[in-house]
Amino acid sequence: SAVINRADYIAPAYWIDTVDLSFDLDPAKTRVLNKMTLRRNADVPAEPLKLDGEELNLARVLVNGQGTSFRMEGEQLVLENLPEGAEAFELEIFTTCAPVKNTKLMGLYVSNDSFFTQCEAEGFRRITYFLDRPDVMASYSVTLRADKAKYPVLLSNGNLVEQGELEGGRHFAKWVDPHKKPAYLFALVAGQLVSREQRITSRAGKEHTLQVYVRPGDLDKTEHAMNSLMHSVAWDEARFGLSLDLERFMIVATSDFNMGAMENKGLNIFNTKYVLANQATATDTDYSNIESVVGHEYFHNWTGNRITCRDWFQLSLKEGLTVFRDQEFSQDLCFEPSARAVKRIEDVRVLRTAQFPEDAGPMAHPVRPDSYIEISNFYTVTIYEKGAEVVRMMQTLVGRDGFAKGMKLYFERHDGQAVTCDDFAQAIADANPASDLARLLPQFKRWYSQAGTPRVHGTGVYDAAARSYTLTLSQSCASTAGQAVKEPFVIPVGLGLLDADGADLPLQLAGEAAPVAAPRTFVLTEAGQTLTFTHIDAEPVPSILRGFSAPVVLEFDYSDAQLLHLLANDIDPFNRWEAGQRLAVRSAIESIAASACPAGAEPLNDAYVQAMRSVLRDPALDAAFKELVLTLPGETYIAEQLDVVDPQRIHAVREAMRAQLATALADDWAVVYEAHQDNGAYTPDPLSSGRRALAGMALTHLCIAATVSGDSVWPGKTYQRFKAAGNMTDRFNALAALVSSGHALAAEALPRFHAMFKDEALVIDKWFSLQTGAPDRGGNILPAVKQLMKHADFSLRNPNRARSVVSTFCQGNPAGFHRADAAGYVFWSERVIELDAINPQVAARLARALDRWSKLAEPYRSAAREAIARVAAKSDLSKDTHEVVSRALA
Ligand code: BAL
Ligand code: ZN
Repeated sequence: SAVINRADYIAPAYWIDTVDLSFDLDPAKTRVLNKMTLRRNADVPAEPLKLDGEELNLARVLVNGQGTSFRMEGEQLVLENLPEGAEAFELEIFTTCAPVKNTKLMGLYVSNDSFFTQCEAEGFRRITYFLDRPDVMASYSVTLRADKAKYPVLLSNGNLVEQGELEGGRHFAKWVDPHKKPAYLFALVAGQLVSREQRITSRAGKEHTLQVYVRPGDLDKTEHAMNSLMHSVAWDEARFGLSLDLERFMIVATSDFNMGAMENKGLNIFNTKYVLANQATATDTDYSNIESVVGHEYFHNWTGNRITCRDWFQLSLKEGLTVFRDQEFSQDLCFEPSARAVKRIEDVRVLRTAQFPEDAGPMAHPVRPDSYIEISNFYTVTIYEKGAEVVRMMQTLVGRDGFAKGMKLYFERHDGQAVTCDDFAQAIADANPASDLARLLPQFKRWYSQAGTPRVHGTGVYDAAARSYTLTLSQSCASTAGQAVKEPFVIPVGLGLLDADGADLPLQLAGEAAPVAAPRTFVLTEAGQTLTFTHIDAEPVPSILRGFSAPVVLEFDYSDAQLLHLLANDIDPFNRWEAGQRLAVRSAIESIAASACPAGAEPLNDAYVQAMRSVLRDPALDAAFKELVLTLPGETYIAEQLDVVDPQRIHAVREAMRAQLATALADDWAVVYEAHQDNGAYTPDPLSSGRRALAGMALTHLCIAATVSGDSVWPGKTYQRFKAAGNMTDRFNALAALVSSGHALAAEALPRFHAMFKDEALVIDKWFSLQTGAPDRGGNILPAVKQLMKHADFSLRNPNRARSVVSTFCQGNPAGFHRADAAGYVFWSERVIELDAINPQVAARLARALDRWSKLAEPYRSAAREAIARVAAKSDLSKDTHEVVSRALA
């Protein structure tokens, strides 16, 4: 397959100014008439017009109303004899396609008898021939025609300007988008849909209509999405002065969707998972995900749509920035500072469990990649989450107000354009000329060009005679494919020094006239740097990288006592949590190294258990934070800390740690559970969700302790709780406690849960993934997965369902998946191949389950490699899957 290189970018040979599309919608054969006006781009050498197309049937091509010659180059339509000169000309292309056969869910497809589109990144070419690249921005008008009874609702981008009846029971609607846009933001929807509607008035006094469209029957699950949308509109106005630029803003939900959601101009299309919620069917996590995804797609309206990407290598320009914006949005919606901290810890946990491994594996790529085979493979945690961290560091370096000024300049300069990551960074720096960012910009931009996670190594020396503390920080970054040597990064390091009482000391560097109140941020730019703090009366404990101020691994040889001190006292909640994680990882690694983990082993030391008890009992800490501190580092995170990974051993040790916390703290868990029962009305706010999360955690530990002791009281209570719960969070937590502890009552609760929610697809997804992600006991999960695939509700064609069974097992259940008999890998290779023929994007994501194969211990390592090679040997793989498996083997 062809490799596309960033360095080869050239502007298009033609511009497309207007696009007038007419659709006659029919599932088996949809007719598409595409009338465009084009003109030559005088800035580049003359070239034939090469239009992208995929799986289209071409019927007719007219230039200025006349038939013309054309040829095909692969799937591209090539036109050579076009009008000379700068005059605009009209090109008319008539094609047909078959939406009902479109299982890739890219382009125009059918889901539940309705039509939907997905065009990002390169789906528009599956609808009509086009210059399908983001730097070609055009004005669109769209006419949809369809059977009125089957497709009463006809939607596209922009404003509805005309609608009416047609012969034969058909009708039409004409939409005009007032904004120019790249083809990837085109959308249409047609079907039996109903909507919740809300009129709002912006700060600027303009009126807008907001709509959330769903299938009939789901309207009672749209209130939260609508509220989230209203909050998003208000937030972007308040924080960045960015107002809604459309009279009408629509969200439409579909249950067949490759991604989470899509920011099509004025017509966002969402996976139902990120729209539908009521307290009976959605958990607190669902509520909070909906809020951030609704925000994310709405914020794209400016960061992505008004200013878009010049080419797909700049994807993080819009994605990193928009993730940063949705993270800030969710934080700003928290009233309590502690809830903001909880959100930050959750975001960092995602980065470290998913992005750090990506950056260390065969798919490692810079935030602005240099090459790809299939762009769909680069919608990654690196582009999104690491990209967001890069934007966050910019904000740290210029301050919150400085960042808002930078955003303002970015829009002044580039509104309506397709630009690069460099343009963005330049605008933020230019708006803050006196900042560290402006001073260090070329070096800072290494975050865009260099892949890999930097490591910061710290050492501290206390000099009692000089009353000074010297902290030496050095940075390094391992080589990644094609980048043997890395230059130093610009790393903001949030820092504090704790005294023996746990209070922050004033920080005065040698040479400074007076102390500066902590916390402070220092900027590491060299391979090594030394900070000497004066007026320090006793050896302090350094709290480094506060708030996770940069996406790096921090190595510091803390003693257990120092970590316990930070866990008990640090004013920085992130580092307080981090100290607990470091202690737990340390115990886990020691136990993993010390050979087998016998039943009843106790990997955690008394001091750690006692510290956890103190956290649980601390009345000053809120529940959500306690839940995070008490959650042990995940198996994937522990694996990343090891050079050689034995997934079974990691699992055994982590399970032993869980059992130890369950048993040693049993009395506390019971108190915690009872103390966190809310009987009022359900609200998904951070404080109440935190209370439910901690109560759920208590229940799981009480069930684990009961399973160890053989006691039946708590499992019985849990089953009662499961039956009587007033909301999905409590019900699902109770069910999960039974499943996760392996108690026999799970076998009664699971079918009951299925029967209760048999018509709720998103709940059935949870039912599947709870079972396929459950702790493996003697290899029991793979047979269960195979059995679940025979269930009447299972389908590989629906991405959510396929992910809930196959991906949850292969990518979310290491001990179930990595079996010594290699049966997990065989299962994986079969499913990747099977899915690849249906939906390459879903297959390629699943293909990444073995990214880290080379770190595995034998016999896993060889068996995993063999399984990847088996997939790679398949001759007709999609570009998507081919790129993933060939990089894994490289
Ligand atoms: N642009 C693809 C979906 C998203 O990131 O919003
Ligand atoms: Zn996005």
